[in-house]
Amino acid sequence: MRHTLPTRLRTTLGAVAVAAATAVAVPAGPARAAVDCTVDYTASTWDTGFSASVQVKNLGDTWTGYTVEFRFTAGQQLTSTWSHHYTQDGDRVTVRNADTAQPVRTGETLWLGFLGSHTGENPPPVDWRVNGVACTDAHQPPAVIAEPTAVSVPEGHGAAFRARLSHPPAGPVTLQVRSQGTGIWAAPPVVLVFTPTNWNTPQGYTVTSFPDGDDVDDVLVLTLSVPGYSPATVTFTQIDADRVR
Ligand SMILES: [Ca+2]
Repeated sequence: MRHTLPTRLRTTLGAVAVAAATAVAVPAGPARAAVDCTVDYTASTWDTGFSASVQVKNLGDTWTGYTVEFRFTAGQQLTSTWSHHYTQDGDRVTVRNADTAQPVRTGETLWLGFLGSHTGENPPPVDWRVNGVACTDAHQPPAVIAEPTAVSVPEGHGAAFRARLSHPPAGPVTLQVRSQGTGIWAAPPVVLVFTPTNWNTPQGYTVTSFPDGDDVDDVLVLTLSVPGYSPATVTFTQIDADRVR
């Protein structure tokens, strides 16, 4: 699809048209709980093993029963827990309350302790969830995540990146896109909105490098931000059709 750019953009070095202000309605999905837990994970590691202590604070409704899920990232294996049932499938671990467990009420903290083994690296697990709802990791500040962060774009073509959030927002938030660079670039009037339910689903965004009259590989840097989150940057580098290589 060919985009049409205003003449003034074509004649201004560094002009960038990104994300025209076309509002996109936030999907009206079923009411679901927002983030309702915070996880504080600590571990003591030795040669091939480790012990872990996890405090999971309930910020939502009472958990009469609970399933805590997380994912290892370095091949660790959970070998035993205190007072909980657990299963592990690949990197994914599921821990369930014992039959005798008491409910965890709003504001209360659930403690999980377990032993595990590792093969040299023992980074903290990620993707914490309780009863299927994502938790905020106390040790990881909220951030905008972009993939990839460096993109090559042949002159006259488009290229995409995907963005998501590391933590769920309290309500719908709009990704703010700031641009800086040289050349002629454009993006469709798409506004990326993240909600308490779709925050970790990557959303695609395509930037087009328009044909220009020079022989320079122009560069565009997009800064992606959401208030309260560390921003991400994506660098687009044009592969200029007129440059002798
Ligand atoms: Ca160029």
